[in-house]
Amino acid sequence: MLYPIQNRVRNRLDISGIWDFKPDPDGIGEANGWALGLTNARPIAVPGSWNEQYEDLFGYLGLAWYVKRIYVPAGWRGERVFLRVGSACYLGTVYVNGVKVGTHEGGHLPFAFEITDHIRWDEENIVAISVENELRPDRVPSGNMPRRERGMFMGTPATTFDFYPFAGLHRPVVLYTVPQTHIEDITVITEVNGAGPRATADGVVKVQVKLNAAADGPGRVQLKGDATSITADLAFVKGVAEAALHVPDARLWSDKAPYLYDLTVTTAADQYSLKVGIRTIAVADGQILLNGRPVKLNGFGRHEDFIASGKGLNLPLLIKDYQLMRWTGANSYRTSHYPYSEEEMQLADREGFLIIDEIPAVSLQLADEANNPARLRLCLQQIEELIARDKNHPAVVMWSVANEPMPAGFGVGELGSHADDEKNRAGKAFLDALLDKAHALDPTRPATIVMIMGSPLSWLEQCDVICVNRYWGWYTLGGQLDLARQRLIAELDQMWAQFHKPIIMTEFGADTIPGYHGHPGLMWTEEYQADYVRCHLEVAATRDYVAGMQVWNFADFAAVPSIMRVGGLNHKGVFTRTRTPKMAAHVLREFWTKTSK
Ligand code: GCB
Repeated sequence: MLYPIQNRVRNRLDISGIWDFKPDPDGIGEANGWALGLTNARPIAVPGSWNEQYEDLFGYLGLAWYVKRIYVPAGWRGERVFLRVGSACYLGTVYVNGVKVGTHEGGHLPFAFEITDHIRWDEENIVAISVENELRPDRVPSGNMPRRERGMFMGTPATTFDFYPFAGLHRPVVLYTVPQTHIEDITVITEVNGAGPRATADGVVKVQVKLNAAADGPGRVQLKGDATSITADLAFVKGVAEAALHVPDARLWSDKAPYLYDLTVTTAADQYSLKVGIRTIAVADGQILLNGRPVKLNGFGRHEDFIASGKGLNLPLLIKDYQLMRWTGANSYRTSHYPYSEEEMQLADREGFLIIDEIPAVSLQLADEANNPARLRLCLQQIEELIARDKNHPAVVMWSVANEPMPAGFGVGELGSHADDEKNRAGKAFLDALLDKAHALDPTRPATIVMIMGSPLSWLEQCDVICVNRYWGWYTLGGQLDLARQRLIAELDQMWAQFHKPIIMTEFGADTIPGYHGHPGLMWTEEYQADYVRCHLEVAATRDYVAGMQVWNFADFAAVPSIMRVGGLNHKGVFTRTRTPKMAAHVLREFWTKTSK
C-alpha cells in the first residue's frame, strides 16, 4: 500500500474538494441510480466528517452518498489507473460511471481499486462513494452492544468507546497511475552498527522490492543524503529483489535529530521514492532503546478531532498541533484509538516524533464471545493494513494492537483484579493472536496492547512493553492525590516486579473545564489538573523502568454526549479543543523542556 506519488512515470490527481452529498437513510440509493448523480444534493467538504458540517447530520451515522464529476487526464491512457480513498468511516463503496468497483470495511485505513476499464476518456466521469458508519457489535470498533456491556459511556450514539463516532470521507480521495508492470511494495529495514553517544554510525539499509508481476529483470536502488549517494543493483527474480546498502558514518534518525535520506527504486518501467530514517528500536533490560540508547516517550494520547472538520484531515491544524506539542517538550504520542493520516506519519518522520501506532480496536468487549470471530478477522485485517501502510516510517516505534480490551464483568480495579479465569481465557487467546500477527509481520518493532485498570495479568504477558492507562486520582480516588500517588507507585513497582519490562503510562488525566480555578484546586479546576499531572511526572521521574508518560489528552475532543461529558466534550485535554493551553500544559513544558533536552 504505497502512498501515491507524482514523478516522471507515476501520476497523482487529488479529487478532494467540495462534493455533492446526500444521506440515504432508507438505503434506496443504489437501486435508484444515485451512483450516477444526486438530486437535491448539498455540498460537503472532502476530506471531513459530515457530522459537524450540518446540524441535522450530527447524530446521523447511516448510509450517505458522495458524488463528484471529474476528467481523467488524457495523457494517462495506457497506464493503470486507481482510485484511492485515504479513509472512509466505516464502510466505503466506490462506483465509477455507475459501476461498483469495490467495497472496503474499516475506518482510518486507505484502500484503492483499479478503475482503468471503467474510465471514459475525453469525457466527464462520475465518481460516487457511499459511506455508512452504523455502530454494530460485530464491527471494530463496536457499538450498540447490549446495554449492560457499555459501562459508563451510556449516551447516544451507542458507542463502546469514548469519542464521537465521526462519519465520512476523512482523508483525500486521489486518482493515481502506475505503469503496467510496476513496483507494488517496498520494505525498508535499517540497522546500525555500534551506535554510541554519537549522532552518526555505520548504517545498513536493507530494501526488498516487490513487483505486481512475477517478472525477472534488472533494477536499481539509490540512497541519497546531503553528503551521500549510494547505489546498488537489483536483480528481480519472480518479481522480487533485495539489496543491502552500507552507509558508512550514516546520520542517524532520532527524536532529537530526525535526519531523512531519499531512497529511490528504479525498474524498467517504474520509479518510486520514499524517505528513509536510519535507526533501530529495541527493548532490553527494562528500557526502550533508540539506536542502542535509552529513550523516554514523553507526550500524549491524542485524537484526530476539530470543530467542523471532525476527523477529517486538517493540514493547518496538524502543523499547529506539532508546534504545540514541541512547545511542551513532548517527543512522542500514540495514535489513540486508530491510525492517523499518512500525511501526519510523514510529518512525524520529519519532525522526529516517536509514534505508538494503533489499530481501531478500542474497547473490545471480549466477554461477548458471539461476536469475537467477526471482530478477530477485522482486527487481523487492520493489523495487516496498518503495517503495510506504515512499516517504512522511522517515526513508528511500536504497534499497539488494541486499547483497553474489556474483561468479563468489567469494573475499575487494581492490577489483576480481573482474574485469569475461564471467562477471560478466550480474551487472552484473542489478544495473543493480535500480538502474534504484528510480530510475524514486523519482527523489527515491539508490539503491545494498552491495558485498562484491573486487566487480567495474563493479558499482558506477550506484550514487549507494558502499556497501561491509569486514572488514580480521577475515576478512582478522585480528588485524593496523595492516596493516588501511593497507589500509582505501588502498582508500577508491582508491574515491574512481575514483568521486568519497560512501562509506559499511555493514559493518565483529569477532566478540566478551561477557566475553572480554585484554591484549593478541586477536581475539574485547572489547578487540579496541573497538580495531577505534576504528581504523575514526579513519580515517573523516580522510576527508571518507566519508559514514557503520555498524558490523556493533548486537547479536549468530541465525545458522545452523556452525563460524563460536559457539553459533549472529553475535557482531559491540556489544550482546549481550539488549542489554548490550560495550566497543565505549562507544567508539562516545565518538566519536559528541562528533562528531554
Ligand atoms: C480511557 C480510554 C479513553 C477515554 C479515557 C477517559 O481509558 O482509553 O478512550 O477517553 O479513558 O477520559 O475516560
